[in-house]
Amino acid sequence: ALAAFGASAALSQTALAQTVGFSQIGSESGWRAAETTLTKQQAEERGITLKFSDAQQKQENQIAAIRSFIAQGVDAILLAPVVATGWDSVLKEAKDAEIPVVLLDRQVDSDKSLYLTAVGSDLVHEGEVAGQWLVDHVAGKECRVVELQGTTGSSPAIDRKTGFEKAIAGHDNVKIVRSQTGDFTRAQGKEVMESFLQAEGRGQNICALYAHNDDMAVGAIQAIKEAGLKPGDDILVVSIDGVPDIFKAIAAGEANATVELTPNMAGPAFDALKAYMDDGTVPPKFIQTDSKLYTKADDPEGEYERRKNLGY
Ligand code: GZL
Repeated sequence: ALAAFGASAALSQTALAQTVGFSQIGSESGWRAAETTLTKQQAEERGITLKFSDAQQKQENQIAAIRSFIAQGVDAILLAPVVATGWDSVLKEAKDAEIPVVLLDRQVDSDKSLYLTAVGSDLVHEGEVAGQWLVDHVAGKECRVVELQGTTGSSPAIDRKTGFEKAIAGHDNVKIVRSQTGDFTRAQGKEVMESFLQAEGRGQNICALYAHNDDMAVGAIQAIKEAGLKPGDDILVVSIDGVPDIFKAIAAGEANATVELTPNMAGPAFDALKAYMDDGTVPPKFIQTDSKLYTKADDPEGEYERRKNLGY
C-alpha cells in the first residue's frame, strides 16, 4: 500500500505542468521585464520547462506563439494578452487541445470558459488610487491634467482611465485636458509629453501628468526638464507600477507618487496550474487589490535599493 501511495504521490508530482509555453507581450517597460524575470525564476524553482516567446507587443505574434505551443503539445500556456479582444479562436484551439491557459496581468473579453483562470490586479482601483492622491494633493485648487494612456485596447489602459476618472469625478477643479496613448514605453511617453507641452503653453497650462505606467512617466519627466520646467513641482507626476527608476525620481523630487503593482504574477499562476493538474481544481481568478501608494514620505531611496536587483 505504501509503495502504491508513493507511486500516486510521485504521479501527482509528475502531473505538475512539466512544460509551459509563455506568450509574453514584449519588454516595453521595466515592470514587464521584471515579470519575465520572475516567471523564469519561478519556473526554474518548480522544475518547469518554460518555452518563452516575446511578441514585441504584437497580438499576431502572440497568437502564432500560442499555436506553436499547441503544436508542440505543451502541458499549459501562460498568456499576458497585449489587448483585450481577438482571442476567442486561438483560446478555443487551446481548449480543444485540452491545454489549460492562465492569463497574466491583463484580461481578455473572451468568455471565461475559454481559459482556466487569470492572475492580475484591480486595475480600476490602481487608477482610483492615483486620482485620489492628486485630488487630495491639490486640495481644491484648479488642476489641468494631461494623461498618458497605456496600450490602446489593453485592459490596463481601459481600466486605469476608468479608475482615475472615478476618483476625480465630483472635483470640478481637477480635469483631464489632454489624453493620448504612449503605449507603456519611455520613448513614446517622452514624445507625447513633448506634444502636450507644446499644445499647453509650453507646459504653463499643465498642473499634473497622470501616466498609466512609470516608464511613460520617466520619459515624460525628461521632456518636462527639456522644456525648462521642474517635474514634480511645476508639473506634478503620478503613475503606476513601482519600478526602481520611479523611486529614484521621487527621491529627487522629480515625481510625486506611484501605485505599486507586483511583478510576481507567475507564482499564483503556477500554483493554480498545479492545483488543476493535481485534482482538476478550477482555481478562481487571483486579483490583487492592495495596490500601495508611495510618495516622498515613504523612503523612496530604500524602495529603490530593494527593487533595483529584481530584474526590472
Ligand atoms: C498592468 C500591466 C502593464 C504595466 C506596464 O497589469 O499589464 O503592462 O503597468 C506594462 O508597465 O506595460
